[in-house]
Amino acid sequence: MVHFTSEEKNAVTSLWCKLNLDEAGGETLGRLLCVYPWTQRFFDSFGNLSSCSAIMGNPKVKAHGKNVLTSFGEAVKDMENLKSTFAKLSELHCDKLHVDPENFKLLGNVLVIVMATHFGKEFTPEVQSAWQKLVSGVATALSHKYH
Ligand code: HNI
Repeated sequence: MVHFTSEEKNAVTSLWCKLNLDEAGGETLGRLLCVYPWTQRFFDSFGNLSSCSAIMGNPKVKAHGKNVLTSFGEAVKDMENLKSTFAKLSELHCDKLHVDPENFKLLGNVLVIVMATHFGKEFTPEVQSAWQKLVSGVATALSHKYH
């Protein structure tokens, strides 16, 4: 179980509420697919993923990225209960989607990079460390039901 101080919670929520999920979602999933191309194998129904620019412009990547970040928002709302929040999604990613849980860590780190590019100097080392804690907590929670 991950615990967050009130400073850490503030660091996370203050930036989250300024994030445009539409934009940041597509950017996060798009960068994942571009930087770690083997993650594309889960998205073969998404159409053209033949280059980074094709990926970044792909409307299905944008739409699904928004979905993923919207779901990530549940973590931001209730940071102390990540396991129960993501129990169902963990089952889905394991049993139905067969997503290797290593990919949750990659996505979390890509999200941190997207935050850094969006917020620049505002993304201080303290803010980053609160975010790293949250993304690794989410990755652990999503891996929890794997067997
Ligand atoms: Ni993920 C579907 C949330 C990481 C591959 N994923 C979903 C859905 C949500 C979701 C919500 C829609 C569920 C439904 O239809 O009921 N995914 C999340 C979250 C994270 C995450 C919160 C991490 C923070 N998913 C990943 C990663 C991969 C991934 C890292 C693969 C690299 N997810 C999928 C695939 C689907 C999916 C594949 C089904 C997509 C589709 O529409 O076919």
